[in-house]
Amino acid sequence: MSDFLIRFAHPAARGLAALSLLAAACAAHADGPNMIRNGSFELPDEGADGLYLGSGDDWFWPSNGALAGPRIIRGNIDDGIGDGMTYGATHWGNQYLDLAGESPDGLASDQQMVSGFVAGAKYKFTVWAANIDNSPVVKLQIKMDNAAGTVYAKRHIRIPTGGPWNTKIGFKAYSFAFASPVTGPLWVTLSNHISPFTGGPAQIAIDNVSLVQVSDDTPVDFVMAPSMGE
Ligand SMILES: [Ca+2]
Repeated sequence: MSDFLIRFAHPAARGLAALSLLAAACAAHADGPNMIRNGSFELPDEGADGLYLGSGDDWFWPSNGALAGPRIIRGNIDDGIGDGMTYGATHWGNQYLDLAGESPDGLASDQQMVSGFVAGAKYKFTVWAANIDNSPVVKLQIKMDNAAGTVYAKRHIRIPTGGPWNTKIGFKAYSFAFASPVTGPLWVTLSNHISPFTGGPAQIAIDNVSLVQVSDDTPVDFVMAPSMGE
């Protein structure tokens, strides 16, 4: 499947790109309540700054054989390679999700079962992501499937090189609209997806995840088609 469709500009960008970003961010929250629970990864409250292995409340660490798990980062922590840099702080609360990818079989995933879809209704999914280790090739995979293993969407987002930032993480918003193929729940899975694997650290910071129902006249970015398998 092709690379991700839409990229929005950095929050610091000026002009039309910034206006588009603002419109997209507002639209993501104006149409309906957020169907994603704990989309800011503030729960559980880890209490002290640090890096904690875990998926976050309402999220699950899928048993996909990966050696690396999802991690919650609280605060603005050292990047761990002795260069005196810190990753930067998140724009939303105190915590964010970190998907690590230190080895080909160590690509971290985090997932949530989202309930309440209505077949034919339109939805918009938005995730804010950042490449906090400045890795040359990093992709975030977003998969939507049901409990029976039918995959309806698998999108790959190339995350540009970036951090560590020392101050605020340079998150960018990525968003797509779709018509639900089902009435009921869907699993939404976020994965670090390096292709090809280039070695070295590759961490994707994730925060402010939302999935909202939008108006029926919203253009869809792709048509969901069921397929089987990973
Ligand atoms: Ca957060």
